[in-house]
Amino acid sequence: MCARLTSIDDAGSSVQRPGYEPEEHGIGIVHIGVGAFHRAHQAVFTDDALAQHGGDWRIAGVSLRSKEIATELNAQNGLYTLIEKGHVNGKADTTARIIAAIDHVIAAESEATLSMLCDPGVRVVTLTVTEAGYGIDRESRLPDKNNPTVMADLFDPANAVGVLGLLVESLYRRRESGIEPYTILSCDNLPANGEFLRDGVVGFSRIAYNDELADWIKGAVAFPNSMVDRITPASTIETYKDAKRLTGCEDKAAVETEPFIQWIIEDTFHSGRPNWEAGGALFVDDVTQYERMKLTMLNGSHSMLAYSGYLTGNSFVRDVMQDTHLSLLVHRHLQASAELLQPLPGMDYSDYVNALADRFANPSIAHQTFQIASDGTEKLPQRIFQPAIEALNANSDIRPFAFATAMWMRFCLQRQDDGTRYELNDPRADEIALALKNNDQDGLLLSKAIHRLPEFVPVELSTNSLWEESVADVLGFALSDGCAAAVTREAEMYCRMPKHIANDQTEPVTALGGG
Ligand code: CS2
Repeated sequence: MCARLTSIDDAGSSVQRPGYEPEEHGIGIVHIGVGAFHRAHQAVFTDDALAQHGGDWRIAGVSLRSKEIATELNAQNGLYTLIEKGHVNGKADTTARIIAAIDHVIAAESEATLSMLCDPGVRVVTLTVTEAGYGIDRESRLPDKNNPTVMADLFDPANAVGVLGLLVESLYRRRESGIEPYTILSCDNLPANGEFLRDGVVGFSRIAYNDELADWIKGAVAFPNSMVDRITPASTIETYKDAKRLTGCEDKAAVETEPFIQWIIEDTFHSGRPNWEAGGALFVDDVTQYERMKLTMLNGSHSMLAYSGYLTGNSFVRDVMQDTHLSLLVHRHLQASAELLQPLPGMDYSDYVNALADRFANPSIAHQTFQIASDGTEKLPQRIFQPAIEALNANSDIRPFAFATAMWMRFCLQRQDDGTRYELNDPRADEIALALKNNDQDGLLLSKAIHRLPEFVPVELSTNSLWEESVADVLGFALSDGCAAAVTREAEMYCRMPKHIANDQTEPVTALGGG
């Protein structure tokens, strides 16, 4: 028994340990945003790369918002337990593994972060800061002038604390000192995440510094696009209890996740990279199609099920998948999104639909619908609006996307049907609350009020009467008859659709008793 995990020898013998000596490897990566997802994803790929190929590729973490994870991980010498919770033949299959890829974490300290970013050994900077964390305006792709951190950093870049400021000031210092730039790899669920971040960084350097620096960054710094995937709920007390049971050690940085893991990356690293292939990463010339598939199918249906699930009293994704009507709507959403995709060599979208449904249903993973429901204004554009526009253009069914949008709007009212209140976690929560004031009884008025939010719903949708009617129809019914009735009606409508019945005669119709 050990009081606290601090060395790789502390964990019990049934636990997988790193296949390398951590102190024999230097730091080559700075990772910004050391949340559960990073610890279950990029750090694991790096652990595999270190074990199989060695090299100086350990990670210095940077936590921009909270000091907590830095305190806990530093107290454990960067070590933590990765708990994988799978399910084989109806039985839980849980494994524990100690990850040693993180060397230490810096918490919200400008100069310490900048000097780490300027270390010549650092050749790659990875980021998981969430969609809302970049401080880049989606429309113009320039630094967001409504973001107080961005504004403060633009005025005083030498003491930067935000993503854009830290990257640009450190690139500036590296250039002045003749140190090669690092490659910047965004790992957030945004379309063309690398290009998006590049535009923000170049825009920031043009405003805060000069054209010369901006043009140099544009030419010399690589920003590969990447697609990341692993369902990772936020850690809870249960995660820490599981870690203790499995390893014998107290571990306040443990994470739990599913067995599935995927990383698809454009291979444009100018100054080397770890052999992430060791953990199964796929390097390709262009991630666009993979990214669209994942954003619209996995993330799009996740958002839909999060709003409609939470509003109908389903706390976890696995509960949603046990509900006949909701799980039908998940399948409808997955299929509707898949139909809009270009063929991808080696990828069978119907297999992907089934694999996603299985992953969502994993009974060992307690993934809260409320967690996924956060930051809707940052998530809906790429997950729901983009495929909705494509469906309109292709004369395909827009209803699944209108339903998801309407349920998000209903969620914005911050109350369940029984009157239970909850907080809206969204960077535009104040604007939304203002728009909905006095507009919360009528589906059409409510929908119109949200459609009027500046730079949000694309004009192709907001000016389309079919879209407007569909959204208002779902919303109006959810308001008058309740969210559960809206879900039931929607699932029954889906079952009656001729195309659907032709494609899949038996299952859903039987599931609803012929409904
Ligand atoms: C989820 C994602 O919270 C969310 O919005 O849709 O975090 C999702 O679990 C991951 O992208 C899976 O790779």
